[in-house]
Amino acid sequence: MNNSFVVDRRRISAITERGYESINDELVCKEDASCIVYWMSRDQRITDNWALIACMEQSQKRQLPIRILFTLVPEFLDATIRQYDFMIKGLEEVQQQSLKLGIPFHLILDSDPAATVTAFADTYNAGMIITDFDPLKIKLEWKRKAGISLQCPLYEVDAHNVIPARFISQKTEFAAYTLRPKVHKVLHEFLIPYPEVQSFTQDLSQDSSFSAQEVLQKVRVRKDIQPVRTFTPGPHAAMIALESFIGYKLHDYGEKRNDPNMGNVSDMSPWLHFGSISSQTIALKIKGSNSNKESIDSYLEELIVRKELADNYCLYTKEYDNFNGFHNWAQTSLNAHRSDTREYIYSQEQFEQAITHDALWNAAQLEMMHTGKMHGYMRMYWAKKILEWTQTPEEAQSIAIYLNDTYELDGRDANGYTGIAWSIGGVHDRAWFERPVYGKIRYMNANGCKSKFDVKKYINSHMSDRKGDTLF
Ligand code: FAD
Ligand code: FO1
Repeated sequence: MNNSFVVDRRRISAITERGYESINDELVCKEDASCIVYWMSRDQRITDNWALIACMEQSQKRQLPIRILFTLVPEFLDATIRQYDFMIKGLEEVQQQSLKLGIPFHLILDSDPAATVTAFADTYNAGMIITDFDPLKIKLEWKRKAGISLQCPLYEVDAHNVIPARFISQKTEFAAYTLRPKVHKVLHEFLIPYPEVQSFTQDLSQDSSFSAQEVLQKVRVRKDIQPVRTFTPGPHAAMIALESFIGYKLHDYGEKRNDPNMGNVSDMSPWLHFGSISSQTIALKIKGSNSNKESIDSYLEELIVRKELADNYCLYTKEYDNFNGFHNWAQTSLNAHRSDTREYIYSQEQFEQAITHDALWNAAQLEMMHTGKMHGYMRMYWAKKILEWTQTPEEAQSIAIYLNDTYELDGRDANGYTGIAWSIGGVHDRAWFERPVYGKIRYMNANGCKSKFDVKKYINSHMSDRKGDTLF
C-alpha cells in the first residue's frame, strides 16, 4: 500500500514514564484499538502539520480512523480574552477543515489536560496518542502526567520547527553562531515539501461542533483587555498575510526590517505562535519567491536560526523565565551592579500604563497594548529600559514577561522568554563595555534609535493611541 504520509523519524519521540525516548522506525499501537488520536496543542492547523501527517501514516498502516482532540484550559499563563479570542476563532476554522476530511474535532474545556486526554483515549479506545512538540515547562508537565496515566503509547512530533529541536542539539546552544552551522548542515534534509493532506479522507461523523462565541463565555481569563482588530485569526488569514508580505515587503526586509515606522516585517508571529501556519511553509514560500538574496537570507536567518534557537533555549534551560537561566558572566555582572543608583524607578503599574518619563518607551508600550504586537526592534529597547528603571534584574524580567504575555498576541512563547532573557540577561549575546546598572549587558538608548529611524514619527503614531482611545 503506497503510504505518501511518511514522517521523518527524527521528528518523533516517545513519551514514556522514564521521559522522552527516541524511537526506532516503528511506532507501537495498542491491540484492538478503534482509532488514532492527534492531541493538538501548539500546531493548530490541518495542512502542513507533521503531527497530523504522522497520524495519517499510522491510520493508513493500521486501517484506523483519526480523531483530533484539543484540550482547552480555562486559563493559560497570562493570556487574556485577547489571545483566547484569537486562538478559539482560529480553532473554529481548523474544526471546519478537519470535518471536511471526515476527521472529528473534539474541543474539551477542562483544567487538567492529562486527565482529559486519558479519559478521551479510554472513551474512544485509542491505539496511540500523537501530540505536537512544545518546549514550555507547562506543556512538558501536561505530557509527563499524560505519559503516566495513559493506557496507550504517547508520541510527540516536532511540527513547529523546520529542524526538530530534540534532533538538532541535545544541549543549550551558546548563541546563534553555535547553532547556525548545525542548521545549515541538515537544512536540505528537512526543508522539504509537505504531503498533500487533502488526499486523505475518512468518514467518521461527529455529533457536535463547538462555536467560538459559546466557548469564549466559559474561559476564566481577564476580559478587560480587548481582542485586537489588527490581526484576523486562523490559517486562511495567515496565508493571505504571508502572500502580501512576499508580494509587497519582502524585497526591503533586509534593509528596512529594523525601522518600526516602515512596518517592513512579515507580522507572522501571532499565527506562528498559535500554529495557524508553520515556519516550514513560510520558509518554502520565501525561498521560492523571486525576491533578492539579501532579504531572503535575512528572513530565513530570523525564521529558522533565531526562532529555533529560542526553542533550544527553553527546551534545555529549565529556568528560561528567570535570572538563573542567564549565563554566569551575566549573573556575575548584574550582581556586581545591584546597588547602583537607578536614575528612574517605575512600578509594574506605571510601566503598564505607559507613564514613564520616556515618550519613546511609552509609545512602544502603547503600540503593544493597542495593536497586540510591538515591533521587533522596539522590543529590545523596551525590555532593556525595564532593566534600567527597576531595582533588580529579577523584577525587570518578571515585569517584562508579565506585560509581554498579557498584551502580545504572540506572547507566552519560547521566542518571548528568550527575547527577554537576551535583552535583560545577555542570553545568546556577548559581554559589552561595562556600565552602571547594566553591567556588561548590551546597552541601548534613544540616541541609538534616532540613528536608525524617525523616533518622533514613531512616537506620534502611537501616542495618539492614548488620547481618549479605549486601550482596555
Ligand atoms: P519578522 O521580522 O517578520 O520575522 C519572522 C519570524 O521570524 C517571526 O515571526 C519569528 O517567528 C522569527 N523571529 C524574528 N525575530 C526573532 C527573534 N529575535 N527571536 C526569535 N524569533 C524571531 N517573538 C514572539 O514570537 N513572541 C514573543 O512574545 C516575543 N517577545 C519578544 C520580546 C523581546 C524583549 C524581544 C527582544 C523579542 C521578542 N520576540 C518575540 C522576537 C521577535 O521580536 C518577534 O518574533 C518578531 O518581532 C515578530 O514579528 P514578525 O513576525 O513581524 O517578525
Ligand atoms: N494550548 C492548549 O493545548 N490548550 C489551551 O487551552 C491553550 C491555551 C492558550 C492560550 C494562550 C496561548 O498563547 C497559548 C495557549 N495554548 C494552549 C498553547 C499554545 O497552543 C502554544 O502551544 C504555546 O503557547 C506555545 O508554546
